[in-house]
Amino acid sequence: MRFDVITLMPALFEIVRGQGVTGRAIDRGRVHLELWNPRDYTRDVHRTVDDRPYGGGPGMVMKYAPLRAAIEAARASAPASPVIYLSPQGRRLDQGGVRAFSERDGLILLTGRYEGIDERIVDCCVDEEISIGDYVLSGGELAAMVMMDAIIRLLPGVLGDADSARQDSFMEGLLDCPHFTRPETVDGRSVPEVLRGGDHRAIRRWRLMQALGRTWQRRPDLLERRVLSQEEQDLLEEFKRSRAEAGE
Ligand code: 9D3
Repeated sequence: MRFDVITLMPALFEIVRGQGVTGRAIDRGRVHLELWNPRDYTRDVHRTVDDRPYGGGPGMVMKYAPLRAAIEAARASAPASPVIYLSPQGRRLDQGGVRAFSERDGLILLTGRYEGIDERIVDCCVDEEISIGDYVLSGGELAAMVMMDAIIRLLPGVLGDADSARQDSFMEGLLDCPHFTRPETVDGRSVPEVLRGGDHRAIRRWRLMQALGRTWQRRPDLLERRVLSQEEQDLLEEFKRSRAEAGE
């Protein structure tokens, strides 16, 4: 898959290029990352990329012409890729959206700085606007990197077999269960008994119950969108009962 990112701050993308799962995917040629800087498409001596907003007010707006030229250059290299504008006005990204994007051959990710971009770029060039959540960032670059990280780990051959298998595991759509590693007791706190025995069916049921219980407690909205099997309903009832008995 290829990512063509339009950004005034290409150096920020050294993080995805150089580190971890995303860096490895790029090194191994599974992902191609190309950066397009609107400043390289200016034609004035000052290489101006921003200007004051019509109507007045604080902040600056990214100018049409350099952005348009950078987008056209990216499109010429990646004609099949839709242009995605990272912006607070966009549709909120979730795992379903990530999965859908991961099935594309490529994406052109348009990132903004300052107050935003000239709206005529949205009209002429943008296929979709995406937000990563309801909080204020100082630009679209980190949002683009979040999106890339979430997509790249879904691509075939990027994660190891064990991790890939976990992605379509039985706990999909739920929060994770608690995890423990050695030592068995630390500062007076012990690992749950069931995890120390070898009863794999009991362990599987305990983990599923914890995942269901934690999702019910912390993210009931996730449970409302998920159909529970009979076993899952029973385990969730057991979780609620044991909690009530503990007086919580
Ligand atoms: C404080 C400035 N805001 C005035 C109401 C508007 C504003 C402009 C530019 C808010 C944020 C930004 C920069 N943000 C992004 O480019 C961005 C973003 C975000 O801030 N939150 C969640 N997802 C995204 S995607 C791109």
